[in-house]
Amino acid sequence: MSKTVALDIGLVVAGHGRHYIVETPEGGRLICHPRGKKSDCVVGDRVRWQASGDEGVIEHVEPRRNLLFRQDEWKVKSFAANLDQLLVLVAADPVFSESQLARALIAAECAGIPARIVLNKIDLPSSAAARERLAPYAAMGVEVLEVALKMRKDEARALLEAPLHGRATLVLGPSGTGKSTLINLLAPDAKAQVGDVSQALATGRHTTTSTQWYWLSGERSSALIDSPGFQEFGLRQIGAQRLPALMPDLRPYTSQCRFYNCTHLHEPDCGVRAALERGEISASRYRIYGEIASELVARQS
Ligand SMILES: Nc1nc2c(ncn2[C@@H]2O[C@H](COP(=O)(O)OP(=O)(O)O)[C@@H](O)[C@H]2O)c(=O)[nH]1
Ligand SMILES: [Mg+2]
Ligand SMILES: [Zn+2]
Repeated sequence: MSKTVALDIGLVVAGHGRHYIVETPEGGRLICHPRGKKSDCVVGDRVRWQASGDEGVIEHVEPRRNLLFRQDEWKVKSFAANLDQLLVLVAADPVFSESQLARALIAAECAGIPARIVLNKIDLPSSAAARERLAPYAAMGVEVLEVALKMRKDEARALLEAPLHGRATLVLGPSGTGKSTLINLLAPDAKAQVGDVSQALATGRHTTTSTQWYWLSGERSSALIDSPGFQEFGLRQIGAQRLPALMPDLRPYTSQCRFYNCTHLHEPDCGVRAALERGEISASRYRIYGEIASELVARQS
């Protein structure tokens, strides 16, 4: 880092490969490049930068409050940093993967980020089945907000206003669930916010969709962060032993196991499996626990 130059602060609002869009405190946006080979900033980062012609050079990334990421077998993929909450968006149709939902919530719990679920398209008859699949999540204390983002706009806006107010909220969900509909409903100038700079980067040099930060009002205090969909959601950052502590419905029963290092998969006198048999833990949640635990154990051996 250069000697005594006073560096400007900025917020990373989009990233395309090694090109970032940084927003200044005044609200201007410019293209920035990290100094050197490493490109380790993500959307939501506060950075120190200095001008270099029309563009900027990122000299320093401020310490993060949190970072939501997934860790697949071969790569670590960051979603965003400095989040106030995660909103997992699912829909009555297409049918959502409960495993992906559970994984997103576990990653958030691990990163210390509060999470909510939004069920969209409740105008469709299939919403009854979706609601039923979400029952274990509501029972374990995750708030489930039900909306029809496109069919009942005013109702959706009213319901989401308070939970989103004053927060930076990352939206995750499979494609087709209504992420774009949500952004357009709550940030009507979304297109303008992406802006010429970001669009040029996105369509010019890099074709992949990228993470994008949207302010919900001119005051720039509430934001939605739209993230591209994903196929895999690895949780290899988590030790197998720690997994039950990150699942609020399993957690209370682990103290009832006979063995202190019980895996809750096959041991006798297991508190978790006893709770499963009594119906206090849902079969689907226990199945997902087993699925993730076996991935983590495979990693450790
Ligand atoms: N029936 C119904 N369809 C909706 C609703 N909200 C969004 N959709 C539709 O779902 C599809 C996917 O929405 P989109 O916002 O593009 O999803 P994304 O892929 O997550 O960005 C579009 O055809 C929307 O019109 C809703 O409340 N009810
Ligand atoms: Mg979309
Ligand atoms: Zn056990």
